[in-house]
Amino acid sequence: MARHAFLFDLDGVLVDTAVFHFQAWRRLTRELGFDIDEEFNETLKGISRMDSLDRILNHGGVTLTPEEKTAFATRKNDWYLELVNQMTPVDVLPGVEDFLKAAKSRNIKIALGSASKNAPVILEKTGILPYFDAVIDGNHVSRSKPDPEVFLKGAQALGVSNAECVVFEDAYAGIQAAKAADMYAVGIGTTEVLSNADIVVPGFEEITPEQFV
Ligand code: B16
Ligand code: MG
Repeated sequence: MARHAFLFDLDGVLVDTAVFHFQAWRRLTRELGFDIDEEFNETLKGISRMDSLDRILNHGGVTLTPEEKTAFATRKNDWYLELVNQMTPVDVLPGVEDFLKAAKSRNIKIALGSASKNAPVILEKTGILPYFDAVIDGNHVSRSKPDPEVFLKGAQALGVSNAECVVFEDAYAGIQAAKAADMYAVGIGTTEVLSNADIVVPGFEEITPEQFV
C-alpha cells in the first residue's frame, strides 16, 4: 500500500520543547521538595500534562488533592509557556523544514499528532504551521499515547486510511500508539529507546520523504 500521509509528533521531533518541559517540571518538583533527572524526564515524553504530574508525584512520594494538582499543573504550564513564547523559527530542529517542504511538493498530506495542548502556539511561533493540513493535539483527544487516538484522528482529518500513514515519533509510548493504529513508525532518536519502531533515524537531516512513500 502506498503511503500518502505523514503524521508528526511535535516535542522531540519537530522542536525540542522536551528541554522546556523538563525545566518547568523541575522547578515544580524542587518547590515540592524533591528533584527529577533527565533519565526520569525520558519517561514523561509523549505523556499528557496531568498524567505526567501523576507520574512525577508518584516518583517523589507526594500526594495532592485534585484541586492542588490542577493548580500545580497550571503553574508548571505558565512557566513552560514563558519559555515557549520566546521560540522562533531557529528552534525548528535541523532538517525538519526541508523535509516538510519536500513532502509538500510531493503532495504528501501532513498532520500533527501531539499530546501537547500548547501545539498551536508552538507551530505558530516557529513558523511551520502553514505546512500542516490538520493539527490534532491534546485539545482533541481524551486518551494519551500509547492509545492510538491522536493518530487515528489525524488519519481521519486527512481523509486517508491508517495503512497509508507514516508516523514520526521520538517517544516509546508514541511508537506504541502508531503501531496500535497499524501505521508505519519512524523513530527519531536511538534504537535503545525506540526498540519498537519500524526504523530508527537520528533526525531529519539524514532522510528524505521518498524513502517512506
Ligand atoms: P502540554 P508530544 C508531549 O508532546 C510531550 O512530549 C510531553 O512531555 C508533554 O507532557 C505533553 O506533550 C503535554 O504537553 O503540557 O503542552 O499539553 O511529544 O506528544 O508532541
Ligand atoms: Mg514527542
